[in-house]
Amino acid sequence: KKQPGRPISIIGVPLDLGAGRSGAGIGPNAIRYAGVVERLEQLGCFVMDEGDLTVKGSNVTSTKQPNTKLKHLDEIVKVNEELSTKIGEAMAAGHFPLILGGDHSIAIGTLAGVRKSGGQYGLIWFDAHTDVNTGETTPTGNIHGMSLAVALGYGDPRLTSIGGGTAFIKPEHTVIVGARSIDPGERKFLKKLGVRVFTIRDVERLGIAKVMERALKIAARGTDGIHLSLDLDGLDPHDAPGVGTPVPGGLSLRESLLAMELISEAGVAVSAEFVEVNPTLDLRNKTARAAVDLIGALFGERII
Ligand code: Z70
Ligand code: MN
Ligand code: MN
Ligand code: MN
Repeated sequence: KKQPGRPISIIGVPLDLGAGRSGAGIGPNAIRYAGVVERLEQLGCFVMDEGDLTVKGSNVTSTKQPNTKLKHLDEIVKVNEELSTKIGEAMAAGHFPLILGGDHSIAIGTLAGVRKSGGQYGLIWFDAHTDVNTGETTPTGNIHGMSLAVALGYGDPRLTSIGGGTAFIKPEHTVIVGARSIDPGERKFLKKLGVRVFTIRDVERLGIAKVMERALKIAARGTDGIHLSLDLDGLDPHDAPGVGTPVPGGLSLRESLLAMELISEAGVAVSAEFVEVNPTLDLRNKTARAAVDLIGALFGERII
């Protein structure tokens, strides 16, 4: 099936410093090995693989930072600043940025870049976690647990100022899908800002089709389009075992594929990222292959 649409710019971000363990840094290549470019080309998409950003250091090689509230802040700021520039350029050229992670702290740079295009965008955050900690509430110091807060304008000024620091994503156009592990400080934050969270319980009660219908209304109504930030740990560890923080009781690959098809059919996505693939914890690249299946569905692949 042909999906004309914009040219797709693939940008890999081999970063794991925002996570609590090493391995997510080789996620981008694992997704390439699983055939992402070929898959998109089969769908008739024009794909430009722009390669990986340069990341200095990783959780393997860097000394541990046990007592800092924001671990590896300097390098994470640098990578995300560069990423925001890349995304801004891709969108200005009329491309669809497809970002391959990398830990979820890269959403800071992605969304800063998306905002540079000047529009007001909605956000679908697909995740077992809600990633709205700040330096004050974080139980771990891991910046991948703070990226959604930063995208909404909250957190360390060195993070919120990335990409110019203007026109943050609005809470009323933000929706989280698949959550099942939320810290006490995050719960308060979400309530205060009024961010809509469809937990795994909502998925169980309403079904993923209804959840996505509502999610799309929140993110797409009155906006210039939506960004999809998909953390593979939103899926159940059975279908996506290669993630740093697996949480049981997640979305099946089946449900997640339908979610991608519904976003695809709505025709509202302007950018997307697939993060937290950790090949060192995976089984025969299963999680990267799931990511490629989801990317295929997002760009128009259908069973029949
Ligand atoms: C926890 C924290 C997190 C991803 C783990 C976990 C956050 N709330 N995010 N894995 N992708 O450390 O803030
Ligand atoms: Mn996440
Ligand atoms: Mn997560
Ligand atoms: Mn609005």
